[in-house]
Order: sequence, then structure tokens, then C-alpha cells
Amino acid sequence: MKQKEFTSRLIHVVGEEGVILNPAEQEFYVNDWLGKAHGRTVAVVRPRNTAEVSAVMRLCHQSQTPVVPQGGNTGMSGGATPDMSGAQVVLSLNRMKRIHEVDPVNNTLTADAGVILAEIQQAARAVDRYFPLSLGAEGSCTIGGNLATNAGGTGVLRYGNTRDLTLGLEVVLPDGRIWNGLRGLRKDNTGYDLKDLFIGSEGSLGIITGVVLKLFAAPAGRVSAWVGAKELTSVVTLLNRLQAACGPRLSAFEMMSESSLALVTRHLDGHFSPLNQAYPYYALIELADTNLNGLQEMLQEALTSAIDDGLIDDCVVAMNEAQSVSMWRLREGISMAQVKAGKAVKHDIALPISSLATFVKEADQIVMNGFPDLPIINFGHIGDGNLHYNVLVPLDISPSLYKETTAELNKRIHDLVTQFNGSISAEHGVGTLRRDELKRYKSSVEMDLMNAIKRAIDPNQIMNPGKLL
Ligand code: FAD
Ligand code: 2HG
Ligand code: ZN
Repeated sequence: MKQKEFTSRLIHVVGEEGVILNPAEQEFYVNDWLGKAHGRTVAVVRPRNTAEVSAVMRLCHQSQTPVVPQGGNTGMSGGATPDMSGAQVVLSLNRMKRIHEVDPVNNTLTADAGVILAEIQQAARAVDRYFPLSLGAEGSCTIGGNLATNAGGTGVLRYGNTRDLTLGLEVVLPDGRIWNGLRGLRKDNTGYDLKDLFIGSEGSLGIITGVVLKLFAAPAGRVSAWVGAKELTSVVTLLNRLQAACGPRLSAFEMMSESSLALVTRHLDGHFSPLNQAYPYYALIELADTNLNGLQEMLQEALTSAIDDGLIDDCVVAMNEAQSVSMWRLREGISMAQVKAGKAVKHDIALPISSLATFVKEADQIVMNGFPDLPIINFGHIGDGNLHYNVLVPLDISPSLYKETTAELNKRIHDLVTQFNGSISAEHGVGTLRRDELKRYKSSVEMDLMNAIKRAIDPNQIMNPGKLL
């Protein structure tokens, strides 16, 4: 099919305003948030509903046109960016924004995949329920993108990741057929769990068009605290103590190294720092409950005893929501501060919590020996064992040296992750960023099974080619 005929058939399906052909208007869709992935596209197509997605996919199936699904385009692994060929279609879900049902009795919410995560959270709050997925990009990422990457964020410690929050799915397959699995059931043993195949598949198997999500009782509020410690191992011990003392009230436990906080204060947040003195490690801790009585005292008491025992060095408990918000702003600012400060070589890794401190000691040694001038930006969701162990490279580094440094750092850090039985992709996904490394670190049996699933569902390989596999 000629390009002109193809684009006019796209317009026939979704209307003029649903197809972007002008390269200047395509700019947002062909570059990623980090400014690292760039591509070109034959057209950006923005269907309004599942029937239109299905018609677009039928057309792409017929013409063998590769499709790159895109939600909010906040991903960090290059998964939503087309390649440079100009032959791929970007299928954006950003006009599929309806919340169809909020059911406070079944504790479920049914929505289109293009709904922004913050709007899902808001719709749950409106019926006095809670949707716990929370991450720095929540004002612009979509729930479909969250499912496609099995996003993590700060609530995983208590509520699990996106997979754990999903009950049902609707997916348009590569040939345009629609699988309606929009069931709000907590038990359904009728064969293979197909929804779990699509969650985390990064657009490589089909287009997620609708979701049924779990809702939870709304917490009455939260109490936050900021802790300073000399050793990472003390921070991990504090996590265990708080889990024992506070049980499910412990709703977040984030760690930041001094260099991560310094980056935020230098590039974003003036000189605000919750403690008077600097420490090598900080933790941002949050308790939440449906009943706030005694919550602040519980946190205060646990932290005071940790100071008395010499486990941590200092702490401050937020006295109100505004203080909580300022603490969280520091934590959530680290990604943007990295973009401003340099080019981060990112390692989004998961480790057994018991190995975190030893891993970091060894990794720090590797970086300090091999790359003594590069700052380590180490932070993350250590309550669930997820570190963002990043190394900052100057903005003006030459492309060839950047490539060489990235390859060397990735190899050394990811080899170490593997020695500790960890994962080289905890929450951001594989995309193009980790695709080649995946083969190195996954067994051939796992790769064979994944390739067999890909061939079974997408035999013509039109779904997000070059990503993940
Ligand atoms: P996109 O970036 O548009 O796409 C991501 C991938 O999903 C691509 O492979 C794309 O092809 C595929 N995809 C998107 N929509 C669909 C669909 N409907 N059907 C099929 N495939 C689809 N991530 C975390 O996990 N935890 C964090 O704490 C976190 N913090 C972040 C903070 C900042 C400041 C930023 C910029 C990003 C952060 N991220 C985090 C990464 C990112 O926000 C998440 O990966 C998010 O889930 C991506 O959603 P999106 O809608 O932007 O997806
Ligand atoms: C976070 O936890 C995100 O803030 C982004 O996952 C991590 O910028 C990063 O490396
Ligand atoms: Zn993260």
C-alpha cells in the first residue's frame, strides 16, 4: 500500500484531527522525556475508542506497518519512541480518556488506557477510595503505559506493583481482533492468565485499550519523616524495625544518598533540606492509615528509639501535610535534577533487600576505581529492593566517550547485580535501553519462551519492533 493511500485510510478511520502528519507537530511523539531516544514516524494516529484502535490495527496488519504504542511518553527505556526509518506508526492513546465506571462496592475502577494516572487517583478519591500507584510522572503518564511497563513507584512496599493492582484488561491484538477481558473479579481460574502476559509486555504484544483496577480503603491521612544516617545498612535495619512496629501502616520507605539530595537542592529546590546537617544517606518514610489516631506518635517513638540505639543519626517528623509535601518534592525532583545536571547512566535494578547494603559497597568501589570523577546518584524504593543506581556523566561528553562509558558501566554494574541474584530492570522496562543486555542476563530457556509467545501473538512482528526482544 502506498504511503498516501495508507495515511488517507488512517484519516478515514479516526478523522483529520486524529492523524498528525506534520513533522513539527509530531515532535513530542518522536522524542522521549529524557531526551535520549529520537525517531521519525509515518504518522501519529490518535484513536478515540477501542473500535477505532481495532480498525487502525487491521489496516496496519494488512499493510504490514509496524506500530509503536504510546501513552504519556514518560517512559525511561526508549520503548515508546519509533525508530529512525520513518516507516513506523505511533499509536497514541491520548484521546482515550474516559473513566467508565467507579464501583465502590466491588472496589474497582474501569477506564480507558489513555487516562492520566493522577485522574485515576482523583476519581477513586471522589468516592472515598484509594488507588495506590504513585510515581513522579503521575501527572502525565497514562494507566495504559503503567500497565505496559508494570510500573512500580513508591507504593509497591504496601500495595504491590501495577500487576498486583489490575483485575481486568481489554487488548486490541496485532490483527485488530479485540480481547475483552474487562472483568472485575478477584478469583478467576479459567485457564492461563492472559492479562499477566500483556502487563509488562511494553507494547510488544498488543494495544491495551481498557483496564479494571483494584481500589482500596482511603487513608485518612499520612505522616512523613526524614531520617539521616551514616550507613546504608542502618537504613535497611530501620526499614525492618518499622515493618515490625507499624505493620501495614508503613506505606513508603524511600532512600536517597547525599549526592542525590545535593543535586536537587543545587538544580531545583534552592537550599531546602529537612535536616540541619548532611548525612551520607537519607530515608523518606511514610505511615498512612484509615485512622490517624496515634500515627504520628508511633513514628516518632520508633525513630526516637532508633536514635537512642545509635542506629540513625537524626530525624524530623513532618508536623503537617505541607511539610510532607516539601519532603516528597525533594524525592520526586531527583529525576529532573539529573536531566539538568548531566547525562545519567541509569541502572534501575532490583536486589534482595538483605543484599542492598553489601551490593552498594561493592558497586561504589567499582565506580570509584574505574570512573573516579563521576558522581554516583544512588536512590530508590528500598522498601521493595529497587535501587536507581545512576552514574552522572557531564553534558558535554563526546558521543563516542559517552557510549563507551555507558557500555562499560552497564556491564560492570549489571554483572554485579547478577552475582547478587538481582534484576537489571526493576520497574522502567526493557525498551531499547536494555534489549541487548537482556539476552546476556536471561537464560536461553526464558528467552525461548518469550520469543515463542511473541511469535504466537504477533507472527508478523508489527508490534513495537526492536523493543524488549
Ligand atoms: P509511555 O512512555 O508512553 O510508554 C511506555 C511503554 O509502554 C512503551 O513501550 C509503550 O510502547 C508502551 N505502551 C504505552 N501505552 C500502551 C498501551 N496502551 N498499550 C500497549 N503498550 C503501551 N516508573 C516507575 O515504574 N516508577 C517510578 O517511580 C517512576 N518515576 C518516574 C518519574 C519521572 C519524573 C518520569 C519522567 C518517569 C518515571 N517513571 C517511573 C517512568 C514512567 O513514568 C513509567 O514507566 C510509566 O508507567 C510510563 O507510562 P506512559 O503512559 O508515559 O508510557
Ligand atoms: C524514580 O524513582 C523514578 O524517581 C526515576 O523511577 C528514576 O530517574 C531515575 O533514574
Ligand atoms: Zn523509581
